[in-house]
This record gives sequence, structure tokens and C-alpha cells, in this order.
Amino acid sequence: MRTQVVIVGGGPSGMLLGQLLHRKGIDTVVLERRTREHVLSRIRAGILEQGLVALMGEAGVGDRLKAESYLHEGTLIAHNDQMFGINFQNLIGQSVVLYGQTEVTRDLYDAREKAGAEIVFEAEDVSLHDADSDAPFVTYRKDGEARRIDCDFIAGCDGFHGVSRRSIPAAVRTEYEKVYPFGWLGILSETPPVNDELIYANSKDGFALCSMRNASLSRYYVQCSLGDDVGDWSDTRFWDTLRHRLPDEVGEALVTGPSIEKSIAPLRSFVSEPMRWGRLFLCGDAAHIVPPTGAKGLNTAASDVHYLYQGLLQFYQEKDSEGLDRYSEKALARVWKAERFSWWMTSILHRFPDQSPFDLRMQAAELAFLRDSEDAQRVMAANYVGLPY
Ligand code: RFL
Ligand code: PHB
Repeated sequence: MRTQVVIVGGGPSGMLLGQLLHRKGIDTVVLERRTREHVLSRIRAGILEQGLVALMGEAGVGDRLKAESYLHEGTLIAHNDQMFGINFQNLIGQSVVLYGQTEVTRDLYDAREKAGAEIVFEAEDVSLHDADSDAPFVTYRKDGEARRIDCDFIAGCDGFHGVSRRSIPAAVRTEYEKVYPFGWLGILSETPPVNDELIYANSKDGFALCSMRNASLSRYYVQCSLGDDVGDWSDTRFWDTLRHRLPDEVGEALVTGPSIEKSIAPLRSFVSEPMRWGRLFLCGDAAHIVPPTGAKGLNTAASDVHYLYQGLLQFYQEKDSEGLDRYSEKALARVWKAERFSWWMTSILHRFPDQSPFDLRMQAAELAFLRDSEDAQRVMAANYVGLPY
């Protein structure tokens, strides 16, 4: 079998790229290791930048997002018992929207199915071959049967644990990594959110985040120890910990209930350079990871997709490879800024095991400066709503 672009990974980046290309008549096959149900059971990002919203519109899947997403004009930041707001709309005239990654992916699956474009779920042993030649191909197994797809290009959209990045010879890659000494425990509960806006809280016992999915579905996170297991965290322990880390007035307003999902994610900053090797292009978590504190993971995956989509269009429509040749450079320039912002948000909002009294004062001064300086708030707002593509 032959196609123009093989997309490895049917997460949000692979599906968005596939849909954008399909609308321009460029043929793709998506190979996804898991089932559709499994991918849609993963609860991840919630905040979308306008760039991603616009791309969803361009991919023809913007209607439900437009109707059901929630506009967030700002955010709240708490430090111990004090809380202040940052209004992105007033500061820079832009906002973000809240629409879960699960819904983004569901809309893209539905659109691909409607278009009749090919997606192979439960594709096993996906291997990339001759990606640095003019004739790359991908092999995999489906229902025990070996299959091969020849193609022009391979898009590696298979996440941090995927096969694509590892197909680039180690001598070609440079990896940058920072592993944080804590994780996030997240729960989903069918309770009304404690506030209309998100609350990022730095308390003496650690970080907490109040987020949501809709008026009756809340998403909350607390900083936890690296060795913690979900089984260590009863719902009661979670709610007590969360309430304790929020300013009193917020904690008192918190409505608790049974969790319907509970998971732990380690926090990591990671970048692998370059993002292109021959005819293989990496997108999203396959090439980089950010700690979720800045809500940048999914949004940075989307900007990669934008650059790769533009490069492929230029190649197929104008026979010009300039966009593809510059893909890695353009994507990485934006990736590193998202890495910096996510690292900064993480460093000012969490408690670190080895923090000295001096470090704590630095954190307090950063937060006081952010509270008091409109210039500092404008910088934060520009990064949070998303830097231009
Ligand atoms: P994904 O979503 O990981 O999708 C990759 C897909 O590739 C498949 N796959 C393979 N398919 C074929 N062959 C193989 N060998 C394969 N190996 C893997 C996988 O099954 C999967 O379906 O990457 P993508 O598309 O780049 O999207 C990136 C986003 O998912 C990610 O940046 C964010 O979700 C990060 N992230 C969060 N970001 C936020 O902004 N806010 C959050 O609250 C947030 N929480 C999270 C997160 C990431 C997590 N991970 C990766 C464990 C919580 C977690 C737990
Ligand atoms: C979420 O709603 O899951 C969420 C929101 C903001 C973040 C991280 C996660 O920074």
C-alpha cells in the first residue's frame, strides 16, 4: 500500500494534522497503537490557546468547540492565604478557552470517520524504515498480519513513549531534560467548580490547581510525592489536602464528591533536537514535554502541527521544500519559549524538597512582583494565552 504521509500516533497532534491534510486533498494513513476507547479515556489538558482553536476551525471541526467551550478571560493565583487575579483580556486583549483534550480528540476521530480517511487502531510493532532516504516506508502488524505502507513523509506524532523519536539515530539527536522532584495527582468529580476561573495555588504544603470541564464537572490537582501511588490517595485524603492548600474562603466554598477519575503524572521538561530527520518529522510530545503548570503541552503540539502542515502544503502545492527544511528551526523556536514559561510557572508555584529559606523568599518576591506589576502580568498573560505562531 502507498500513501503520501504516514502519521504515527492517533492522539491530538496526529489527528489534527491528518484532518488538516485531508481537507487539502493530501492522503494520509494514521497508525494508532491503542483502541479509540483507550485514547478517549485519558484525561489530560483543558486549556486551549486561540491558535489551536483556529486550527480546529481550519480542520473543519470547530463547531462543537465553539458551542461548548468556556471562555476564560483570566486566572487567579493564590499564595498562602492571599489571592489575586490576572485578567488577560484587559491586559492584552486576548483570552483562552476551556475544552478538554478528550473532546478535541473525539471531534477529530468523528471527522476522520465521516471523511472515510484511514485510521488503523491497535497497530502493533510500528517500525519506521529508510526515513533518511527518498523512499521511506513503515511496517506494522494488525491482527497478527504483517503490513507495509510506502510514503513520501512520516509524521511522528506518537507521544513521549513512541517509536518515532527513537528511530532517529542517537548520534543525530541532542536531548535536554529536567525531571522535577514531585508529581501531580489529578481527579475529576461531578461537582460544581469552586470558582468560575482557574486557581493556581502555592501553599506551604505544596501546589494545588482548581480547574473544570463544565458547570457540573470539576478537575482538581495537588502536588504529590514522586513515590506516591493512586491507591495511597483516598477521596477524603485528596479533598482534605486540596482544601488545606487553598485560601480559607475558597476552601470553605469547595464542594466535594466521589472522584470519577484519579491519576498521577510525573513532571518533566524535555526537548529532543532536531525535530526532523530526513523525511521524518516529529510533532508534539514525541519531541518535547512540559510540566502541565503553564497548560502548554497540547498547545505546543498544535503549533508544531501548524508548521508541519504549512510545510507540507508548500511542498505539495508549490513544489517548494523551504517550509519543510525550516520546520525544525521554526517549531523549536516556539517550543523553547513554552518550555521556559512552563518551567517558570512550575518553579514559582511548587514547593521543592530542597528549598532553602532564601529560595522561599525568592518565590514570594516573584509572586509579589507578579501581583503588583502590570508589566509582569502582561508578560505572563502573553505567554499563557500563547505566543504567536
Ligand atoms: P499523545 O497524546 O501522547 O498521543 C500520542 C499517541 O500515539 C500513540 N502511540 C503509538 N501509536 C502507534 N505506534 C506506537 N509505537 C505508538 N506509541 C504511542 C499513543 O497511544 C497516543 O494515542 O501525544 P500528542 O498527540 O503529541 O499530544 C500531546 C498532548 O497529549 C500532551 O502534550 C498533553 O496532554 C500534556 N499533558 C497535559 N497538558 C496540558 O496542557 N495540561 C494538562 O493537564 C496535561 N496533563 C499531560 C497531562 C500529559 C500526560 N502524559 C503524557 C502522560 C497528563 C498526562 C498523564
Ligand atoms: C486542566 O484543566 O486539566 C488543566 C488546566 C490548566 C493547567 C493544567 C491542567 O495548567
